Amino acid sequence: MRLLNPKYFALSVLITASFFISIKPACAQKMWDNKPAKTWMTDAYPIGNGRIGGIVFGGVGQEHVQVNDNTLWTGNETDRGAYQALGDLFIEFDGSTDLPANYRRELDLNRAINTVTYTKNGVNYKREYFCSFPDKVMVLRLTADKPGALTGAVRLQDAHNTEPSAAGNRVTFAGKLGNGMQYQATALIKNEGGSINVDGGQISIKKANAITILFTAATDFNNSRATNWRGQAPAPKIEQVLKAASVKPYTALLASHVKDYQSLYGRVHIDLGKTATAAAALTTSQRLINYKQQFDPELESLIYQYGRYLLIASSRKGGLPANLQGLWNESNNPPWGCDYHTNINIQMNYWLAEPANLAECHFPYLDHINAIREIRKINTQKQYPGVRGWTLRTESNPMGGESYLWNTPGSAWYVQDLWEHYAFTRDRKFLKDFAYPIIKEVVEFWDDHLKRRPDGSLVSPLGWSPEHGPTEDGVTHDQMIIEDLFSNYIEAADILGIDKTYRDHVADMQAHLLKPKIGKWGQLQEWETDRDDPKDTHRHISHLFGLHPGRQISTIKTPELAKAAKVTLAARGDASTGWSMAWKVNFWARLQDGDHAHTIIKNFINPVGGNGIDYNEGGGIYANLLCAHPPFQIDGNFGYTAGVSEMLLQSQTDEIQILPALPKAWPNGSIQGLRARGNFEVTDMQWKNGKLSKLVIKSLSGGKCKLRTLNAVKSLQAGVTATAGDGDFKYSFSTVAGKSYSFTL
Ligand code: FUC
Repeated sequence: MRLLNPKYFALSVLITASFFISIKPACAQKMWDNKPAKTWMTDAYPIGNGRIGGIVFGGVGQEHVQVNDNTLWTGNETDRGAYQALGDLFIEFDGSTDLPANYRRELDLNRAINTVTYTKNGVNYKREYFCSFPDKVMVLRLTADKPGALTGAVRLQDAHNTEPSAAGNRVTFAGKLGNGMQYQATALIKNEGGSINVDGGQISIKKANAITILFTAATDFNNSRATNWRGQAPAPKIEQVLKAASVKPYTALLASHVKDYQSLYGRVHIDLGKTATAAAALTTSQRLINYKQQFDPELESLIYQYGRYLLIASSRKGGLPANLQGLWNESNNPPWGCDYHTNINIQMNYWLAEPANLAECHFPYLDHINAIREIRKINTQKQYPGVRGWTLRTESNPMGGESYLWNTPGSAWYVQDLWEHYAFTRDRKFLKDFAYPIIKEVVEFWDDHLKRRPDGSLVSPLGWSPEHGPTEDGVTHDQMIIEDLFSNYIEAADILGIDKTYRDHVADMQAHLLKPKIGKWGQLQEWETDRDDPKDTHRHISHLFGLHPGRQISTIKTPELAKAAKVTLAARGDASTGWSMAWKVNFWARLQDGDHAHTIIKNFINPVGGNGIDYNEGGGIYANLLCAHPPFQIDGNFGYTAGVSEMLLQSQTDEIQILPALPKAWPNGSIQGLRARGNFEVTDMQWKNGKLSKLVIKSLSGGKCKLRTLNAVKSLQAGVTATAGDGDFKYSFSTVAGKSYSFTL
């Protein structure tokens, strides 16, 4: 234990009003390539507004944007069905496949705009595409620097094979799935100069100076069981959207999109170090290939921000949660139904939401949990007659439909996010009116479902450590999730000052839960029986839930269990499928081993080629930086961003840990805008030579702030107390809502 140098007590923390905090200008966060995409999964870039999205190929002779609407699902309340492709938008030019001069396609993460530029026959062409959340349309703007240079045709293709039709300046397709769900997609084409005409089922363009395409889609899905999951028909919804958007000039659509997007994306800036200029100038796909040889921290920070970009693009308030592929899917029979996978995947999608300052984007998942409660109760009753509450099977859909095995702790893992939203935001109304009743009913499920052994201990009956090993009582994964659920419930009841008797009952159950065990090779046991195989490298490491995303195991509070978790993690190895590696970044971060977390990052940023790779052979990322399970699965992108956040800041204990797992690979850097539990925003955090050099924390709700730092803070004010930590430095002070606290080092 290091003792604090008394000089650190002498100085003062500067309290500054929040408007003095300067946010750094956004640095260039762009992905780009010098040729059109060949393959949907590996090369093309995604855009989206949380409900509709596109995968952009950027072809020259023919542009292809594969399109989705994330409400388009087969299945129903009982059958999981599958998330469906919507179709394709093509802009046919001369069909040539030659690569023209100056070709560049780029995805600008700062503005969420996909650009394609090139020079052909002396004309400079430019296309800009984005998906607007406020205007509910995908906008494609085509321009050239010579008049009359745009000649071609716009056509649509329905992934369910209805025949598109064209009328006026629109192309449309519409149909109905086997479950009765109606859908429609429409592209409205506006020309500046030249002419446009209906040409069969498409719109032809002749010698236009500029073209704006407004694409939108809808289904009759409604996120409510009360209306049988159906609402307004797609046609009038599309009519309304196009009516409003088509009277706005392109510049207005662009401005409202950028403003809306940046209000979320612009909250976090990250600098993990500089990449050599020549290396940074390469295409993104080349940088990915060079990554293992060429130190490229800017690629690491780009992938960090890409996770944030992808969440904003696939999960916006009022809509459905991000599925296994976010919302981008070209198949009607996608892997695992492109579903809500309940044993790690949908949960991982949302780990970044709160710490990476995108709490609003968390709501689709939180609302989904609320939306499926009723049907889940009915379906759960059929399987487990007489229980209160509800739970899930491994595979799920927006209507609470299901397939595959029962995943009894699934609902408890789901409702962890309800607690986390409160823990980060301190939104008491949300806790009381929304979160608490749902958390409580899941507690009641376990109250009824737990098995009491003769010795009084409580075990989850016939659990399954996901995708691994035997089905038996008391598997560690289940026990840890239930323990987390009970902790969250007890804290919630205490904060709200309600249900005291039941709260005490839950505390008693918690005290009797079978505890995690340390096995014969020092590992954390996956099962009650000490049978773990030290050579087992299975991708699921479910028994470490208590380390992450739970809070039962920590290096500070339960060092023995943390040590055992480390033994387990080391045995499972560093290379795995995409999401599994992303989880390992989080695990190593929680074990405060930044260098090992960075080793996993290096494995994660592994260029994976074409499709069809056996997922047992290990994952990585594709040239478009989407995570390869393989195949494409977006959880790894989100998990990576969460993991890097965890390396820089943690708050799962009652302290805010600053730079808990900073690797040697990032000696100098900074991050602005991370959130910590307790409703704190770390508005600025900078480090030099591996040591914290500046820290500004804004308190948004007031209350006590406890900090833990590796190197000492030099400047403290009266009222801030410092104590020797366990090899660290600890500071504790009361905060006032709205004030920023700036530490000098
Ligand atoms: C879990 C994992 C698989 C895959 C699937 C979607 O079942 O075991 O690896 O990620 O979800």
